[in-house]
Amino acid sequence: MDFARKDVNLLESSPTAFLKKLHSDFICKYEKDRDSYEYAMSESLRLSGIYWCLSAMDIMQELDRMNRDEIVKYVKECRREDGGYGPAEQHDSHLLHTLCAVQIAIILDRLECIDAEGIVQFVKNLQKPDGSFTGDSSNEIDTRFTFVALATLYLLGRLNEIDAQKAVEFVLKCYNSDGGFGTRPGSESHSGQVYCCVGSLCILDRLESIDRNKTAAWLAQRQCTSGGLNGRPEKLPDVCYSWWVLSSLAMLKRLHWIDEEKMKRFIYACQDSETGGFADRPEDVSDPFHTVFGIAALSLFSHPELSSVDAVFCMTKKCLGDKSLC
Ligand code: GRG
Ligand code: ZN
Repeated sequence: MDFARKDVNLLESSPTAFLKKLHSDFICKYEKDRDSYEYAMSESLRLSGIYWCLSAMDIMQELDRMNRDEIVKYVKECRREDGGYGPAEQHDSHLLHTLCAVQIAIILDRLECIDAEGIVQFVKNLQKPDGSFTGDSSNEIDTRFTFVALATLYLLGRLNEIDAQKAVEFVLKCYNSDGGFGTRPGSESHSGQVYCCVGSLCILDRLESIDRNKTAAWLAQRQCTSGGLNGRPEKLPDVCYSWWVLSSLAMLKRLHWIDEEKMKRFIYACQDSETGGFADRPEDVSDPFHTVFGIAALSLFSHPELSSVDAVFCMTKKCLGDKSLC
């Protein structure tokens, strides 16, 4: 049991620089090796996985190594009758994968290949009278779904289709006195939900509704002695929070509240110098999820080998064009 462990120790042997070539090869292997154990394992996450891989490659300026036509064909196969997209061919539609379908189409500059009208209807039908959203036909409410719904509609230029004022009211009900946000009214603050709620308010241009200093202070307190960020107090740091926390601070224009040098040292230490990719923390196994968020976090610090990422959408500003918000 390591319940007493609240931080990690960075080893002398951990990487101290960005290993771009290894990460590009790591992502290519995921895309090409269709029959691999990892590929079969991640069916319930596949469309999201494709977005993580594509966005990582776009930020690294390596998108040309990906097979655009094949990916677009696969996205089309994930479309369901209700207008939403599932994670894989035989799966039911879900809001999370529907946003990924839109993000993939934008990254590949093939927006005409997705059914925007069907998506708008699918998303609209998931809004509840109190302004909240469910992710699918189950009745689970979560501020993640609010963000994903708003992001999807914003990227399609169709925010006018839902009740934005009610959506803001619901998000503000999830705002806690510590400055953070939770999944639902009264739930504990968590960095992932802070990203979703700050992102929602940013999309709706309502960030002035919260105490930005208080929220930024809660976010800045996520930095541990190792330099890594945790999701909530008393928890271990994880490289994906480098994205959820830093992007939120960037939206709040307070990225400088984090110690950048210590942060970068932690992110570099989460790279696997043999296989490529990033793990949640040093010495763990790398995966595409932690890889895109590690790379995107480095981009927020203007790493010279990376394209600038948009803090709301985790996609390059270049692919978003005039849709880029932050
Ligand atoms: C990236 C554009 C874009 C969209 C994604 C789904 C979503 C929108 C955001 C999810 C935000 C979120 C809730 C992230 C947290 C993920 C995570 C590592 C959860 C782990 O929670 P615990 O409780 O771990 O298992 P801790 O670290 O608290 O111990
Ligand atoms: Zn993580």
